[in-house]
Amino acid sequence: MTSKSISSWAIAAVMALGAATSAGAATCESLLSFKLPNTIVTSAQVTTPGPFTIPQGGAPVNVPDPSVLANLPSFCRVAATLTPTSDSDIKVEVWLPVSGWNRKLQSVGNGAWAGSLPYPALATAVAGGYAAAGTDTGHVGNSPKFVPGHPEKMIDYGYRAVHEMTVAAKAITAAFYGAAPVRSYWNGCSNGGRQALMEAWKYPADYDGIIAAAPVNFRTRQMTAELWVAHAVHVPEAGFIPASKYPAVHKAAVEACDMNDGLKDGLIDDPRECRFDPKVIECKGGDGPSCLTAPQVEAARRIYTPMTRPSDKQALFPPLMPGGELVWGNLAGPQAVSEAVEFFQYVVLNDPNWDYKTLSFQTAAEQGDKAAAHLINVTETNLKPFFDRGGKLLMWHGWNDQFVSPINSINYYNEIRSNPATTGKIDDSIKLFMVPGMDHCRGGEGPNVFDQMGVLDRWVEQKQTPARIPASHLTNGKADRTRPLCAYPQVARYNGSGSIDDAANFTCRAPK
Ligand SMILES: [Ca+2]
Repeated sequence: MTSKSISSWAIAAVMALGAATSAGAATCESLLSFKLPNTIVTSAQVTTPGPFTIPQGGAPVNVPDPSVLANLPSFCRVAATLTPTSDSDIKVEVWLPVSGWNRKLQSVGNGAWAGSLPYPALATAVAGGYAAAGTDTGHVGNSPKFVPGHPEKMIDYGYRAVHEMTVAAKAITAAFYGAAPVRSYWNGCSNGGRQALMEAWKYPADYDGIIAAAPVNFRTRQMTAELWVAHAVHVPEAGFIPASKYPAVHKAAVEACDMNDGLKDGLIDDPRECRFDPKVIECKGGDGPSCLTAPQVEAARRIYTPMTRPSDKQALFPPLMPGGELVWGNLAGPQAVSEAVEFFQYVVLNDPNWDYKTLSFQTAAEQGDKAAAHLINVTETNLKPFFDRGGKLLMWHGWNDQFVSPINSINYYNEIRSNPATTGKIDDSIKLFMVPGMDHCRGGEGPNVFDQMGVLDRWVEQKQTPARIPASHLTNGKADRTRPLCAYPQVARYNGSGSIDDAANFTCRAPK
């Protein structure tokens, strides 16, 4: 059965249920017998309030603050398996608050190669009063080892699983409450940001509001660019920079560029303006903990340089920015990052023994694109069908992101904005917030905690187009600095008096 026919069936089912259950909702347990095509509900149980324990073998890719699992309200926990093709095995969970439902659905995304249920994000959503939905995207394990011989599973991972999950989650939510969700939102970062943009593009009717954070929408190039960083520090090996030197590189970068934005606050507001050359900390005598050897200087320079094709010097993907040095270990550590190595091993070359050090940047990007761009990339810039429905697209990206170049988000945002199909009426449909000093998806030296779902909800429901978002930096759970995040291309500028740690003393304005 095609996706389209499943969608149509589900909508009909929701309408029928809506009519049939106008007097009330279904019990949680009765959802065990809920029928949808290619869907089996495998469990449906009301949880007791309190901590949630992640099932054995179900560790999610990104485990943020585990305290989100510590104290959950009672919810109806529904698990289902979706099989849109005979090779599909898509695990889905829908968490439905027993009381206090805000009448909305929040679907949450996956990191990297997915392969597990995003339990912490489900927990955060259900604690916020949302019906919440998540999926493993159709395979087990955060790796593309499942890809060879399973083209349908790759499609499930690429885009089909989240759509099928959305259809099922809306129907199950409607059955439980006797009313369909009044709004549906997508919330995802990194690969979840890619899923977000995939939904906006391929399935524009699925969501009313979408958060696409630090998206790996240009996924094939992202995988290749991650190996650009690995090559920088391992080819040749003399360039390897031990983590013990990261603070020295970071200190030098901040010293070089902190004042570019006019305020000495330890943050580089817009690193595109930063002309930091790591040669300034080249070791004068022998090697030492706070200086770089000549090969390490070259390695650092290469990390800040776009992935480039050797023959014609064409830039194929933007680089990491000065400011993110403290978290370089993710891509520039002792081992190349497995998600990128395995992309070439299992998706591009079908050679599990392939050595990433043999990669040639003359051909790698093209090879990656050819193998998988049609499956996992979102580079379409015409999102008119989503915007015409009133859909709101909230993008954000940390400037210190150690995985995904923040420039990629700016590029894609600008391309969407300048698509002729939507030019002129797009200002209230898409917003991008660049976050100074923020790492990949969470954390960092800059204020990086903000109410993104509240911002999206007020935009969709109350037409409050976001222009300025209050953000906090937390130390041990307490805010020690607040700043506004400003809708790109605006930046937060100090008013000239009062604490530089208080958002009240900053104004969003155009950069000089
Ligand atoms: Ca500064």
